[in-house]
Amino acid sequence: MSEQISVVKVGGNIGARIDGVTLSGDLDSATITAINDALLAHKVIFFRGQDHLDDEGQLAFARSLGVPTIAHPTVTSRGDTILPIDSDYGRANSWHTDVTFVDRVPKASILRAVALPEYGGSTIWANTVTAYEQLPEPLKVLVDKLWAVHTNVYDYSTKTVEAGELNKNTEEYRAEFQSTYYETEHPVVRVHPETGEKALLLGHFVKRFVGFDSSESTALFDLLQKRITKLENTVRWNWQAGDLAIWDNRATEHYAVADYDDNYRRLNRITLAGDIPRSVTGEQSRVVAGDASHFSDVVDPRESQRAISV
Ligand SMILES: O=C(O)CCC(=O)C(=O)O
Ligand SMILES: [Fe+2]
Repeated sequence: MSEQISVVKVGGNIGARIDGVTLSGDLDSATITAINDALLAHKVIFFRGQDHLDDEGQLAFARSLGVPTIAHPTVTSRGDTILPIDSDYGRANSWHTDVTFVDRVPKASILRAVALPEYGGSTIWANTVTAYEQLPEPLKVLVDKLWAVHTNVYDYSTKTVEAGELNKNTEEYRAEFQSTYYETEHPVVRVHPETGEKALLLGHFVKRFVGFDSSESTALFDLLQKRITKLENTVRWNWQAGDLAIWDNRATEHYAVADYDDNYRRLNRITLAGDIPRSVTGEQSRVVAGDASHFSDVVDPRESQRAISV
């Protein structure tokens, strides 16, 4: 390895920039391990100056870090493996963790800048591990036993947040997003499969909590989301051409700030397969509706090998 990799923290609770790496599919295993370790430690990592990467290069790099899923469980018309995050179709300006409406929640997402607006369009990530750790003890006791119902189809009129990964003006995209109904019950506290840390698993796909009605669910959801998204618990990234970000989707939520008017913005996302979350007592998430086996393998890092989808 000729390059010297260095990890520079960009926030107290979350986020680091990795310097000294030219990303490709040919990185040696020591570099891949260093990148994965930095991801686990800092939850979101940023690379600058990766202008050489195209979709193929991004995919080759992604394959060395994990097992790519197909683009999305339902949004499959705009790429096999790469999901375009395109401002003409949607603006993810609400707090979420990616694809939590299925049982096999992705391990990570890898996002590469393709076209950036002249101003605005940053992305914010929040650390769901520190959010859990900083809860008062009685709230930890509650959430340790709490389960949430996540779905890709919800009643927007009752949501206090915008539609997020959907563009409410783009009915076509919304129809595709909702073309198959998914519903999964996840523990609100999941044990991270690689670090053993406890992380909150919430975000805008939550419909309600198991055993709570919708107004009680809203009150509890707002209380917990406010903890997660406290500004000190976040990092904001102002994108430049050549940037690439990777987040640990098992330990973060994120929000794309829609403050760039009618400017065009596009980033390309590759999603890495993850495992099925487990609660603090080891119970796995439960599918209520929808089969996501076409979307993603179940990749359990404890087994270190790709497992057969269940
Ligand atoms: O547009 C962004 O910056 C992030 C969009 C998003 O939510 C994602 O790529 O998963
Ligand atoms: Fe997202």
